[in-house]
Amino acid sequence: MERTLILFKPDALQRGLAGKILNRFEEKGLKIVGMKLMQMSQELAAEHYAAHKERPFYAGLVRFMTSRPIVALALEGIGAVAICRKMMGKTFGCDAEPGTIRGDFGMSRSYNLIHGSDSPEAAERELGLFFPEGIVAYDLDAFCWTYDPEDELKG
Ligand code: D4T
Repeated sequence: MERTLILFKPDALQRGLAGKILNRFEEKGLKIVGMKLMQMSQELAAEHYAAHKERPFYAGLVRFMTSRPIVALALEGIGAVAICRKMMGKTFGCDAEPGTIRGDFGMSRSYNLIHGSDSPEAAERELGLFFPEGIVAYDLDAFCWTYDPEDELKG
């Protein structure tokens, strides 16, 4: 099993899309192991986007991400990182394919609704930033029908 960090950005909540976006991940079969509504601090935004510090869009990105509340989500599933990235679509809504979250709900190059970790290593780092208390471990009974217990859930 793999875990990933998803953020519903301020535009997703302001546009009333949080429920719809969450529904896509649930329907796909991903397990929610952490979920919180929060206001991102300057410090957390700076740490989360440290890799973009020198980019021209950095200041606007931090302003945007700290402007209104976000939802932080920890999701679990086999190959969760890559699956969620695929479901999100390309970075900008205007380029993203229909059928993806950004492709179906977004138009903007700055307000792109959602963040998802781009590698298992990034996921581990980001989950530590947003869920320092850890995730919620529990059995999701549906996994026995989401995956083949004789094969995929073995070991
Ligand atoms: P995130 O990190 O939010 O999941 O988005 P991506 O992984 O798809 O895209 P990214 O890291 O390249 O960009 C991070 C974040 O910055 C915003 N952005 C990006 C922007 O406002 N202007 C730009 O030109 C770029 C490249 C959008 C996502």
